[in-house]
Amino acid sequence: MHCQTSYGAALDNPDLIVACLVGDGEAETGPTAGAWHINKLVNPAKNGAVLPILHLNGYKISAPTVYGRMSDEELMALFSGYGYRPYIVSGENLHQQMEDVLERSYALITDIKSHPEIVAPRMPMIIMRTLKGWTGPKELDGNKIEGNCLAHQVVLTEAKTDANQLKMLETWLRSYNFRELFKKDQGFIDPFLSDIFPEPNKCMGVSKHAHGGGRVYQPLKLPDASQFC
Ligand SMILES: Cc1ncc(C[n+]2csc(CCOP(=O)(O)OP(=O)(O)O)c2C)c(N)n1
Repeated sequence: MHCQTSYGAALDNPDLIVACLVGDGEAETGPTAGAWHINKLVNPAKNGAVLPILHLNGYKISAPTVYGRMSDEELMALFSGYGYRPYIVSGENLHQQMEDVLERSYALITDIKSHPEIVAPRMPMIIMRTLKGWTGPKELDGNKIEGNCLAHQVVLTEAKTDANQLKMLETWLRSYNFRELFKKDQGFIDPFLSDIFPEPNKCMGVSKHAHGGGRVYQPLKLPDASQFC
């Protein structure tokens, strides 16, 4: 989701925290690069909060990203300058680090929202470093795939006709151990997984904030145009 869309949802919904995952390629396009500054328009007491998560994998469609060429120190300085409290997640144990930083960010947002007297509070944002195409094929025909822009979108384009690519695709998909997720014979998701599914009205595709349609949109109040004819 774009930062600007997330701020749009948060401005109207004081109780909402919008976690917004932004690719580093997308983040350097003009509107999204500008949207970091919407934090200056947010009143923590009256509006919701946005928790931007910059997914820094270093590459966009066909080239390195600007953020990918910046050091941790430069990124911290940039996003602090934008008015955030940046946290960097990188290296080993990414899942655990991410869990910890999400907890810390949630606590910070809750604390800031309960102290409306604080002027220009620094809301958290997360910079998450991973390889692009992380866990996918490492190399194809001598070209580096994981950790490179060649991991963008469809990687094994010839899997339909090339036996080697088909094998790589199979190895890649099996690496997710999806058999562990299903109950044998029943073809159904194991309870250990279904237990952590969000309740239906909390699913992303159902949330009115993510997929509003007629539940959210209201017609603009416009003057009758005929009076200007
Ligand atoms: C609104 C919009 N603007 C531009 C694009 C074109 N576009 C497709 S992928 C991409 C960048 C992808 O890089 P990144 O955001 O780093 O995501 P990654 O695939 O590396 O996770 C862009 C700008 C788009 N799909 N949608």
